[in-house]
Amino acid sequence: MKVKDVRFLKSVFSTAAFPALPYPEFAFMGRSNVGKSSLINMLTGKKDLVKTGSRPGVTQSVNFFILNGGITLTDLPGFGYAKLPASVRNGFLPLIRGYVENRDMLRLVFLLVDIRRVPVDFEREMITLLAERSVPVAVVATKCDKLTRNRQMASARAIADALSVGVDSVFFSSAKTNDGRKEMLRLIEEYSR
Ligand SMILES: Nc1nc2c(ncn2[C@@H]2O[C@H](COP(=O)(O)OP(=O)(O)O)[C@@H](O)[C@H]2O)c(=O)[nH]1
Ligand SMILES: [Mg+2]
Repeated sequence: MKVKDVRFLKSVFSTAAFPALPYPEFAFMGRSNVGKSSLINMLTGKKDLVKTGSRPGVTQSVNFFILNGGITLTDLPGFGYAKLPASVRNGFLPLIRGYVENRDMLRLVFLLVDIRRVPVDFEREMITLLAERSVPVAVVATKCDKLTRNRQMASARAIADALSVGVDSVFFSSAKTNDGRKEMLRLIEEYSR
């Protein structure tokens, strides 16, 4: 799939304010700082479509983007930034849950995991939530530029084991080298049909 055009639609802070959109929808989910915003920028080829990094944990809204006039992409609130108080850290879980439970056009969720970390309770909880709603999940090991090829493979296996998914369903991504871009765009195209 070629990216022809992408635009920011809106930021939403409550389930009630989610826009009704007729397009196949794809969400990016994962802990704060895992690289959600960077990945959306990388996939869409727009450097500054989504703000990244310097103030982790700031994305407390669901951000909606429209790709090629007919696909919705969403940047979900980051979960669990360690330096925030627990009340704030956990405060957007209901929004994530509300999102998964209310988006009828949701076709697939990209669940991002830092390639250097083995996922724990949050990621497992999300996998369970998505399975309950029969939403397909693609696990994405982000920042793969931080490891050598061999170590990438070992990490993918550890991540797959921790989430009880097949190692073949783990994608590698790097916002630095554009690794994974083709594969993920292909997946979006496939699940949009
Ligand atoms: N080396 C490397 N750094 C990355 C990559 N993706 C994101 N980062 C960095 O990780 C930090 C968090 O990224 P961001 O996209 O804001 O994460 P978010 O909180 O999940 O949206 C930023 O400093 C990014 O520059 C990547 O693929 N490789
Ligand atoms: Mg972000």
